[in-house]
Amino acid sequence: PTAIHLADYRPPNYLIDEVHLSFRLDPGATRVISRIRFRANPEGLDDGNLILDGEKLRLVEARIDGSPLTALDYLLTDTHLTVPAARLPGDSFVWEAEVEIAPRDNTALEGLYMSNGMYCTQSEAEGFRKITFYPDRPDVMAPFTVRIESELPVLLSNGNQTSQGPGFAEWHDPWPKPAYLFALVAGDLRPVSDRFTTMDGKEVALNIWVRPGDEDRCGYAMDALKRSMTWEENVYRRAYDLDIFNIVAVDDFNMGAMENKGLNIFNSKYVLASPETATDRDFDFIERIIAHEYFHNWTGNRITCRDWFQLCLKEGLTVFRDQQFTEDMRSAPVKRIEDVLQLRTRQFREDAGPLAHNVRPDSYIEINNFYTATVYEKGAELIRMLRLLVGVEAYDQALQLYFDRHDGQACTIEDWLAVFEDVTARDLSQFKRWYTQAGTPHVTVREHFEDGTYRLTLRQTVPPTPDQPLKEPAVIPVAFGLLSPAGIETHPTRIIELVDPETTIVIDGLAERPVPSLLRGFSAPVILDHAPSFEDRALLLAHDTDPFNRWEAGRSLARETLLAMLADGTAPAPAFLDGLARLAADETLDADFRALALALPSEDDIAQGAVDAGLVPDPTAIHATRKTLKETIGRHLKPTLDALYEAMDPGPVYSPDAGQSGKRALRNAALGLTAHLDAGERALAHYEAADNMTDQLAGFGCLLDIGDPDIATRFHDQWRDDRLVMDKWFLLQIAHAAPEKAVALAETLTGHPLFDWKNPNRFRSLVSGLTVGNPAGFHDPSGAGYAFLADWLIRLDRLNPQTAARMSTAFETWKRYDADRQALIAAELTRIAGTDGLSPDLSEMIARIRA
Ligand code: HT7
Ligand code: ZN
Repeated sequence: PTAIHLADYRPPNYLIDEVHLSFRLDPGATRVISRIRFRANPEGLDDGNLILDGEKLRLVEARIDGSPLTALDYLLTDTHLTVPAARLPGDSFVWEAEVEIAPRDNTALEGLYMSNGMYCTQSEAEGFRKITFYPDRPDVMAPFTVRIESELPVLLSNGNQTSQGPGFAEWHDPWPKPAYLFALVAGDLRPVSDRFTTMDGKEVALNIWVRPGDEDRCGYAMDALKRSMTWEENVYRRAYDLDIFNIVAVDDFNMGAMENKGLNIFNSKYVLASPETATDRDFDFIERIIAHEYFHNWTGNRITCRDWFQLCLKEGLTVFRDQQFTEDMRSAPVKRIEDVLQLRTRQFREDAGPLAHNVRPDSYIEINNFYTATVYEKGAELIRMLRLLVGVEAYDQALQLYFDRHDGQACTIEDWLAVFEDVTARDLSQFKRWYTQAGTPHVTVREHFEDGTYRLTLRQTVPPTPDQPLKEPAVIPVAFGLLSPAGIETHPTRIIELVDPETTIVIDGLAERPVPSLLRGFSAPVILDHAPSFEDRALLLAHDTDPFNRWEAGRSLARETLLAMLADGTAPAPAFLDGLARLAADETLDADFRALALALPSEDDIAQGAVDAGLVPDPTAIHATRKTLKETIGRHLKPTLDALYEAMDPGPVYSPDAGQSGKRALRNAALGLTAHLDAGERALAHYEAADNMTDQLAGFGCLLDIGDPDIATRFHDQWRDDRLVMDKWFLLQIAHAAPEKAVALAETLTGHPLFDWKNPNRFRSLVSGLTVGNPAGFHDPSGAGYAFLADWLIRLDRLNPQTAARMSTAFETWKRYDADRQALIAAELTRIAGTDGLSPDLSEMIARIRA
């Protein structure tokens, strides 16, 4: 497969005025009849050929303006059908085709496929070409009319329903859209329904469609949908634009959810929730993903991307908007900390390794491999920085201009930045480097204080990344304030814009050396190379007015403590443990914030911390050291933690709201840190008393850690019929296994009757239980973890290349490790790369990881 380059973008030769599709559904032989009105694009190439994408389609017949085509009229390959200009009747014509496809045999879950007897589509990014011949590129937008014929009771597509009868339904979507937003669903589904009146008085029918029996698990998703609709009207002044909004939950799905126009399709784990079966975290995800897909209606659907290089245009912006929504619905500081944790864990890791790429990539082989933390999460950070740089009001004006100017268009990052330039008259060409340079900038801090004058020098550098050895300085907004040594804020937050390689600011008239609080709220996605003294960090932890930096100070003390323990067994400083105890007991702080402050860096974070400190991380030692620190904290803080465990009872009636879930998080953190001290007695009582999955899983995890011999079976026997809960059972057991037993357990569980490796949720639970949940097990010195992953990637790739390729990122950090582990991983990468018939998806990932 060859790479596609942004620089080679050419407008399409033909645009589309309208599309009619007719489906006769059949598991092994679905007929798709298309009728498409094409019109020449004045900006297209001179050759005037009609180029249609099409894969795995059996062409039954094709016509142009009613005349059947013969094989001499077109060129058909595995991927395209081309009608030369000479065979076309003129600038405008009607293309008709009948094709046959087999949804039953579609295991890749892209295009039209089946899940539990239900028909379902996934068109983004390039799945529509597996449904019919079409210019499957986002800059071709058209209104769609769809007829579905099937005996199944529920037949859904995009837009509004225009007619329905026995065995058929018709839908019309008046809003021009690219093919990647097309969707069709047919099945024996049950609705959970509600209504919403938009700010312009439009009545919208809301439905969540689920398998019979799942109806009572949709309440939270529906509530989240209505709150998303209201929030977007209030904050962005955008309303919904069809008479009906449908959401469908499907069990077999490659990702989280999909924003198809008027017909969002969701992985059922992001819709279905009840207190007994879903954790607070699951509820949180549901709210977030419902909002995210809904917000795509404006940022993605009404205004879409010109090409897939511009993916961050819709994804970065929509992630930023869903982050804003959650900040408004829940605690903003807690949300910010969680987002930064995610960014550092997933995106910084990506940016520091062989898979580093620009937020707007320059080239790709398989676009599915670019739905990454960099495009999504770093993309969102760029919007956050823009808003900080131009101010809230200018941001709002720019967004309104963006919606007005580009509604109905397929746009680029240049269009996006232009609205900000037009509103603010500011030149954003340097800011644009954030989109075109990969890698996480480092900002090195130097301080000097003399005679009442404080000098702060910030130097920015970006390490080289694949194919980008040299980097230019970007615009980095650094929010900072100053505290006095007594912990009083003497200088409130202001923003320094770093535009040069080095910037110095001078503040005079100070009575004492100040303590700086830098990068407040994590104002830019950078790594701050700054080593404040233990005392300064303790002061920030206790007194900073910026909650993010309070948490950050505690976090960096924990990281440093762990690294010192790892290096030479240095015991944790009592001052660190006392500071933690004070923070945990500080009732002026929200419970969820305190729970976050008590959470130790993950093993992967510690490994990265070791790399940053110039060391080679040893996953086995990291696991043991983290466990020791956890136990030390538990012993040292026992009275505080016991008191918290008693005090943080959230009350008798479960609610997933931030207040209650914060209490549960803190209570369960207290449980987790102390469970080993009474041989699991409290954990067992907690598990048995739990009336919700958050508490039950917290107890389950502790009991697994302690090695309770019966708990896995008890949990299994209680939940064996619940597919979403059983995903947790697979994952947690492996994640909590002793590292030396983890691979063997994972192998055993692949033989469990409920291990359905063709279901992406189940596959991910089991495999990432090892690769993400149990790094010391995955990196077992024997190499068994690597072989296990490689075997399963090779196996899954034949069925579902997209999911196999995503899971291969477990190898992306391989260059961090010692020579023996590197050699073992290299051998597995070579084995995968040498496998016959490897998909372009997985082979691109393996080639990039190996490079
Ligand atoms: N825009 C969607 C991304 C997506 C996807 C979703 C499900 C299956 C395959 C997919 N490929 C791309 C989801 C989103 O970002 O909202
Ligand atoms: Zn999205």
